[in-house]
Amino acid sequence: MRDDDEQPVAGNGLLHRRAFIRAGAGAIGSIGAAGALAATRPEWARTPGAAMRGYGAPSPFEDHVQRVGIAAQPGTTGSGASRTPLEHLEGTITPNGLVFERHHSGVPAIDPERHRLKIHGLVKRPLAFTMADLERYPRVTRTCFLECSGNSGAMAVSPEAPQRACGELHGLVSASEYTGIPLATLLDEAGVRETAAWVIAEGDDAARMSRSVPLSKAFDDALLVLYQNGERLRPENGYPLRLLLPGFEGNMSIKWLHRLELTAGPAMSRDETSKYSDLRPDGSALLFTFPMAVKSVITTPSPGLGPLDRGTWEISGLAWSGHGRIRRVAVSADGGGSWTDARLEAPVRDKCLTRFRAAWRWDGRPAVLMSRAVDDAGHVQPDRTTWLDHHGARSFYHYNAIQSWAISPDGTVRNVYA
Ligand SMILES: Nc1nc2c(c(=O)[nH]1)N[C@H]1C(S)=C(S)[C@@H](COP(=O)(O)O)O[C@H]1N2
Ligand SMILES: [Mo]
Repeated sequence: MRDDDEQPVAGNGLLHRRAFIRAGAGAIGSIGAAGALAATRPEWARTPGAAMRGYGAPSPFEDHVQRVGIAAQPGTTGSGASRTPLEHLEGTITPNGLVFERHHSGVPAIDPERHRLKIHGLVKRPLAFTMADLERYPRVTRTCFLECSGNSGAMAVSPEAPQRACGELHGLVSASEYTGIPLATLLDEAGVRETAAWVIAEGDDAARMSRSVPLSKAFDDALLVLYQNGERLRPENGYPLRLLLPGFEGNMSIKWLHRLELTAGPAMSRDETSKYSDLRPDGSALLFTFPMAVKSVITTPSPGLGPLDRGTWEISGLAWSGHGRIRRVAVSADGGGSWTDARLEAPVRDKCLTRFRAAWRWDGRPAVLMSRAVDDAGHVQPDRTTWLDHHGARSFYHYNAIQSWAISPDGTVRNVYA
């Protein structure tokens, strides 16, 4: 341990990690008066505990960890979203019960026995598969993020920084281990005709959501998903079959998938024209924006967790990019005046959430925490002004600007535009 380990490496107290380990051990955990071993056993250790159960659930003491911002748009048949409470989670995999949901007409109750997947259009052999048929194909597992392109959109359109928990602002993103059949396998079996350039994927929900997927993506890493985090897809995430397009905007990963049509051109469906297309400053709209841009957010500390105490902390957050792997995340505690590299936790996966960590000592003075991610394609997360200059005031989708959390002397954490 060198003496200079505890000297800040950047303005406002960002520390060497070695210093954090030492300070952390000294701060808490010593057996003092309050922590002395109790003379009598606590009640849970005096009698045998509960019995086994068929399907587990979190501790009742963790009841406060719920999906947040659950809202269906009034006057619709179940169009709305729920968000992942990012500030309450660790690591990078989202538990299935907390994966955000986005539905355009509620969650259909699909009977797998009666469900079919059809492949037709510009193919040599139109095919229809039962779920039992699909059981027979070789599977692959892929860990990646899924983000709604509307995620964080409140920051694009609100003149004042909205005061909500981290997950309510940024929780339309999750990461899972998905298992299924490469789409290429079934396309090869159907025999794609030379004139085909697109696949139209359609869901079997009442919204009949459909999106056009370029054939290059369909043959690259598109997956027909059966399992999420080891178990069958949950109904809200597309049971019994969904499409997954790693790195692309979440909307294109069609849930409750029942039809794939090979075509020469895109369908120009509702959800790729009037919705999910990006307005530019001059009022024109970009036709398609498929990959999600490089982005990061600090989840600890953040609004939604209690006020902060002075002392040594681990800043922790998530970074991701639809273009590839995260190469670097820099963090600042003085509103972007100075930056230091955060530690990226292995494995740093392609198109997946990556956890970053940095040691910080808060001395009680006002501070502004920020994180800035860079991906291996060289994309750098922009600040909010740069994002707005590029996208214009009426843009909403694909907001990826640097998030700033201001810490007041009383320890309150607030969303600010800095
Ligand atoms: N059939 C169908 N697929 C759909 C949707 C839908 O409403 N219907 N919503 C899309 C949107 S906008 C997103 S962001 C993702 C959300 O996936 P999740 O609910 O598993 O998080 O599913 C996409 N696939
Ligand atoms: Mo979405």
